[in-house]
Amino acid sequence: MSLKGPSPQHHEGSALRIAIVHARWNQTIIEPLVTGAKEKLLACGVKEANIVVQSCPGAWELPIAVQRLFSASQIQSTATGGPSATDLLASSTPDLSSLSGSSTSSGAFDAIIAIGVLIKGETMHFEYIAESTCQGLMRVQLDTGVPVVLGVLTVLNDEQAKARAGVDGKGHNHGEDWGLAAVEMGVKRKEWA
Ligand code: DLZ
Repeated sequence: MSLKGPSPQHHEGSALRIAIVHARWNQTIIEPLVTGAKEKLLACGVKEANIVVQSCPGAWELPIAVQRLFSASQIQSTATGGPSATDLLASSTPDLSSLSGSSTSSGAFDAIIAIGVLIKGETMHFEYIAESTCQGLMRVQLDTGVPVVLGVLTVLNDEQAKARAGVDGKGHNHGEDWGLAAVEMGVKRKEWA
């Protein structure tokens, strides 16, 4: 057994509603990560219609995007007629929303996966964005009580990014781990309510 990663547990996700919010920087790495996360959600029984995929420009925007998406889903679960969670982040710029399930599902999310890729070589302020994004995501999950899975890769170069997304058959797709973490925490959040 690998020493890396949590020891495996199986959790059944058919009662869960889960969002994936991804940044659009470094899209060639983002795409396999989102796909890996979604595949594990489906493998755990999460219904296609209960998986929502939305995007924001960069990792910096992930905390506010996650916070607004969760708030909108909560409002939607208690009232009708307001903007839907998916309308809220709707954008004319391309994202991976074709990977999401039916846009007709509604209800508060049980967990949200935030996915971004920060490559040190590409940004002078890598450390600032990385730290702020991680702290912001932690704050959102503690403030709202919804588990936010940290799907932010902070790497030194393209090769490391590819290896952590399982690109070109190398390394391991961390998106899969994030999908499993979202199901486990979504289930446990309900149990611990
Ligand atoms: C500006 C910037 C840079 C230089 N690098 C990245 C990156 O590697 N990954 C990423 O997700 N976003 C990057 N950004 C964009 C910021 O996250 C943010 O979108 C902009 O500064 C606008 O607020």
